Amino acid sequence: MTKKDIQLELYGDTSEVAVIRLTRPKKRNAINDGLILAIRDLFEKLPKSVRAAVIDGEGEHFCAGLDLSELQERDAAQGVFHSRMWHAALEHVQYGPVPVVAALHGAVVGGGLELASACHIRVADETTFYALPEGSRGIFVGGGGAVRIPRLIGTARMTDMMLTGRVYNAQDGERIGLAQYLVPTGTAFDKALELALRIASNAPMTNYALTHVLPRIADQPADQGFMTEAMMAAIAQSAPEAKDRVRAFLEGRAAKVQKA
Ligand code: 1HE
Repeated sequence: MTKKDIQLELYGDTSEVAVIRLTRPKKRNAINDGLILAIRDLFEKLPKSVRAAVIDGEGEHFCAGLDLSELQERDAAQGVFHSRMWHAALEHVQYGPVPVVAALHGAVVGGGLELASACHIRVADETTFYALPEGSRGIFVGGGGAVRIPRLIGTARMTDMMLTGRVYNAQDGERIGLAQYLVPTGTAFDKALELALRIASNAPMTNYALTHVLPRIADQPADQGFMTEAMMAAIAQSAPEAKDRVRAFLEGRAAKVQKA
């Protein structure tokens, strides 16, 4: 990793959106140890103004996954630590301070799909394709994909992708749940930024509830989930900002929900 391999830029009137861009296009944004640690560090130390983030990849591909040139040199114990390093980094993405939108295009493969899966929203353009070539490389996912990807598309589909090398194109990827948005070629970043600016205008406690509490509720047995929901609802609605926002609607000062 060199300093040139990742970039942070701030967008919005109050620098409320962080854009984190993988800038290693010559290697298709393949992630080596330095780069995964840099992702962790950036999410750990986001500027205080930031309320939402976008992850993007420079060049024709979002991310080609693990930098395979580093793979040969690891023994079993080092392999465990390496995987745990990815887990720690992507934990900072999923359970960091702000919601994260991935802007996908071209290859979203292997560790690239694991990175995208740690984000809260995925926007894909028409050039996007998804694969888990680990199966054919004689290895296994190691960046949290075994946990996160089945939650998006189901265990059966992930098993198929790894056993058969199946590649999903952009349309099918959106259909099965790998991305929530499918947009024309070249517009994924613009759409992701638009969504991030919108997300940044939400009450921070609502965003926190959605990124930190909702996934945990989803993993709880229903009885416990209902109780966690009730507690989160009470905390969110008691925040002064929530009261202001509800009053604004009742007084006709806030936007109505528009028909889609
Ligand atoms: C790489 C990597 C990489 C490209 N590690 N160097 N991921 C994979 O198995 C995917 C491997 N990559 C590909 O299948 C293709 O490169 C792409 C479909 C992503 C792009 O194809 P293309 O034709 O645009 O590029 P290219 O000519 O294949 O690659 C350009 C350069 O990037 C070339 O190096 P060069 O020195 O010859 O120019 C490639 O070697 C290099 N490159 N991808 C290292 N991945 C936490 S565990 C996660 C486990 C995994 O992620 S395994 C899956 C790894």
